[in-house]
Amino acid sequence: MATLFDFLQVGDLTLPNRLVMSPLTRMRSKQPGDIPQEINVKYYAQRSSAGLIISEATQISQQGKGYPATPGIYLDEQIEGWKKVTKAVHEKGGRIFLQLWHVGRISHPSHQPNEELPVAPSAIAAKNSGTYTAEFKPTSIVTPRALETEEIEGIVADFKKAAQNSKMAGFDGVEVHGANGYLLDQFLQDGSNKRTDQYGGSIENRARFLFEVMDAVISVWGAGRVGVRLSPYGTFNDVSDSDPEKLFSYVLEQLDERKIAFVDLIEPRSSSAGGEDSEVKNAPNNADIFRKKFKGVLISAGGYDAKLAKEAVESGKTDAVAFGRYFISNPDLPRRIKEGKELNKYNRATFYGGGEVGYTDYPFLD
Ligand code: 8OZ
Repeated sequence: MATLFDFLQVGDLTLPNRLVMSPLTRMRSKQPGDIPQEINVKYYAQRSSAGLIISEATQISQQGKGYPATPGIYLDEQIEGWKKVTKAVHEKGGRIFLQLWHVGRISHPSHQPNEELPVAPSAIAAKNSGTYTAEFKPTSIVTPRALETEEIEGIVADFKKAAQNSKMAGFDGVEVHGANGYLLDQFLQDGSNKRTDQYGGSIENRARFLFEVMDAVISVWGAGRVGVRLSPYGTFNDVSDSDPEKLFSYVLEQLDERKIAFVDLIEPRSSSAGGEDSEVKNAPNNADIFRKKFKGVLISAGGYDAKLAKEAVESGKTDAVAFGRYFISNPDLPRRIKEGKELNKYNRATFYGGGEVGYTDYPFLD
C-alpha cells in the first residue's frame, strides 16, 4: 500500500511525496509584459515542499491570453522572470513544471494582438463565461473566429517554442493544459468543435491538435518530463461532449502509448474554478473510469481534503493528489497533512489579482 508520503517516480523525476500543487491562476505578474516578478518568486518558493509544483497556467503567445496579468513564456523578459522562480524553488529542494496554456475562445479583444477576435475551433461563444479586462473590470467574452486549417501548425509551433523557453527558464518539465474549456479542450469536445476539416468530426480528428501539441512538446523535453491536464465531464467554460467516456478513453489510450510522465485528471465533482465552491452531486468519477486506460502515473485533482487524499492514494485509486485552494492558503501543506494539523482557510476574494495579501502572507506552522 502506498501512502501520501511515499516517494513517487513520475517520468524522469522522483517526488518525495504525493501532494502536488495544482496549477493556479493568480493574475499577479508584472505589468505591462506579463512578467513573473519578486512576489511570484516568493510565493512559489514558499510552496516548495510540494511533491511537485505545477505553475499557474502560462500563455504560450499573446493570442493565448484571456485574463489580465497572467504570465507568459514567449518573451525574453518572461523567461528571465521565470528563471528566478525556478532557481528559488530548486534552492529550497522543490520541483516545478510549467503549465503551457492557450485560452482559445475564452478571451476578449483587449487581450489579443491588435485587439483582434479570439480564436477557436468554431465561431461559437462560450455561454456564461466571462473574464476581466487589463484593468480587472469584468467583461463578457465574445464570439470567436474559427481558425483556418493552415493556422493550426503555427499554434503547435508556439507550444513548441514555449516548451523550449521553459527549458531555458530552468523548469523540470511541462504540463500541457488540455482542460477546463480552453483551446485544446475546445477542439476535443464536440459542443465547441463543429469543424469539417481534419481537426473536426471524428474523435481521432478532434484529438489531432492535442496530439500534435503533445508530440511537439515531447520532442523538446522527452516524454518523461511532459504531463497533461484533462477535465473529462467538466462543464467549466461551457464545454460539452456527446460521449465523454469514448472521447477521453481514446485520448488516454493514445497518451499511454506515448509514455508521458503523468496525466492530471480533474474530478467533475468540484466545479469551483473561477466561481464559488460547489459540489456537483452524482458526478462521474474520472479516476475510476479512466485509470485503466492510462497505465502511467495518475494525478487526481478537484475537491480533495486531507482525508479524501489519503484514502485515494492508499486505495490505489490514484498515485498522487493535486491540491489547489489548500495550497493557496497553506504554504506548508504537506507538513500540515503529515502531522494532522489544522489547515488555514482560504479567502476567495484574493485569489485573482492584487499583491502579497492573500498570496504570500498565509502563515506557516511556525
Ligand atoms: C480560474 C480563473 C482563470 C483561469 C483553469 C486557468 O481553470 C484556469 C483558470 C481558473 O484552468
